Amino acid sequence: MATALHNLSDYDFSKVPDASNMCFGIVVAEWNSEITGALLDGAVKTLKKHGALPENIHVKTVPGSFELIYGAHQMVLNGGYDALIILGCVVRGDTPHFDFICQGVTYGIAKLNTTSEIPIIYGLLTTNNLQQAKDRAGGRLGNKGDECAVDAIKMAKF
Ligand code: DLZ
Repeated sequence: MATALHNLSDYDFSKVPDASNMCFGIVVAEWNSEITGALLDGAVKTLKKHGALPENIHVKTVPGSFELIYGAHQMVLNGGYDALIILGCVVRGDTPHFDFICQGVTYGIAKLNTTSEIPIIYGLLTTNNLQQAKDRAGGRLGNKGDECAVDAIKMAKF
C-alpha cells in the first residue's frame, strides 16, 4: 500500500535478481488509460532496468479491468512466460459497480495464482478518486507499475 511513508517506486535495487533471461507478459486495461498507460510505462522501464530484453516483454490490452482475468488466463495458456503482470485502475463511482469489479478481479487473479504454474502480479489500482490514482501512477506516491515489475522479477525467481 502506498502511504505518505512508502513510495511505490522505492526499493532496494541490489535485492532484485537479474531479469535478462526472463520473459514477462503484461495485460493492461484500456479504461482510465491515462493512468494505466503510466503504470505500463513504469513496469516496462523497471523490467528493462533489471536486464529484461524488450522482445521478452509482451503487452496485451483488454477493454476494462474485469477483462484482466480472461487476458491473464489466455497468456498463462499460451505459455512461455516466467511471470505475468495485470495493470488496471478502477475509480469509485456513484454505484456499487466499483465493489463488484474490484472483488471480481481480485478473486479471479487470486484463483489464477493458485491454478497456474507462473505468478501473476496484481497491479490493480482501486481508488476513491482520480487524484489518488494519479498519485500512484507516477505521482507523489511513486508508480505501482514499478512495484509490480520488481515483484514480477522476484516471483519469477521464486
Ligand atoms: C464498467 C466499468 C466502470 C463503471 N468502471 C471501470 C473502471 O473504473 N475501471 C475499469 O478498468 N473498468 C471499468 N468498467 C469496465 C469493466 O471493467 C468491464 O470492462 C465491463 O464491465 C465489461 O465487462
